[in-house]
Amino acid sequence: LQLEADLRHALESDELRLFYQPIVALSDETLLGYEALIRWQHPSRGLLPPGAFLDAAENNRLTSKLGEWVLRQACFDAAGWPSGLRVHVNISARHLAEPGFAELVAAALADSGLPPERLELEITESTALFAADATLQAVSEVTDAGVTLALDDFGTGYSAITALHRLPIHTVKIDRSFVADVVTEPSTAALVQGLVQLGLGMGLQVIAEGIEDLDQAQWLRDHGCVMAQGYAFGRPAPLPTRECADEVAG
Ligand code: G
Ligand code: G
Ligand code: MN
Ligand code: NA
Repeated sequence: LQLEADLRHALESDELRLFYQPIVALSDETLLGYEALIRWQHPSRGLLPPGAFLDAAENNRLTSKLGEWVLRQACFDAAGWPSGLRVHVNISARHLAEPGFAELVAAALADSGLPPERLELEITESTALFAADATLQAVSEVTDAGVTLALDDFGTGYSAITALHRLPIHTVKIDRSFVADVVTEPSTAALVQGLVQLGLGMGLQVIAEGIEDLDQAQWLRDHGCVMAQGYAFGRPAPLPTRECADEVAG
């Protein structure tokens, strides 16, 4: 596949970038951290979003190499931020299930000097749905080390409740498709209120995603949500990066 070969080349020739989107406290918009979002600075096609290339990596060893690059780069970048700020990294189901995933996380932390408590891994419900023993093992190894886990796109999958029950989840991220209608649709409002209460009741952090205007922010604040992310607070954008000392091997 051409895209696959190009992506392999992109990894080696430094064409991948991490953009960072702020995560803030809804009370006063204090910056709490950033979510890392991958982009490909393609030499002829320009800046490509993950949807344009991540699937091409889903079926082979490229997934792990890409995932390793993201994790290492994000940890190196975050180690240079003020010490209160955390970094969120999206982890694909396939990568999480790879042998050696927990060791990779430990190495990325050790090599960058980022304390484990400042790293949050974002997984989706589908990851959890197909959670194999190897996945559960890797998850408990990284969380035992102090890294936390966020359940991304919360509410959109079929297995959200199972995931909350089976995995040591620290944060739920309420999907932006719900947030979009929260002010205008009473049924969506009731749904989001339920998701927030479920998260809070379980003692979890709750982040509302995709907040685009201040009415949405106000609604979520009024309904107990503490943290948020969305264009209203900042778009994904490049931050100053640090040289990542370790090349991704072979
Ligand atoms: O940044 P954008 O909104 O275009 O992201 C689209 C999707 O790609 C989101 O679901 C996001 O979780 C996913 N994504 C972005 N960066 C990464 C990454 O580094 N690794 C993985 N596995 N997914 C990512
Ligand atoms: O699935 P995940 O939550 O990782 O997806 C993050 C994606 O959501 C990124 O591609 C990011 O660009 C996008 N995003 C972030 N904030 C907003 C927002 O306020 N509105 C919209 N429409 N998309 C957003
Ligand atoms: Mn995410
Ligand atoms: Na999401």
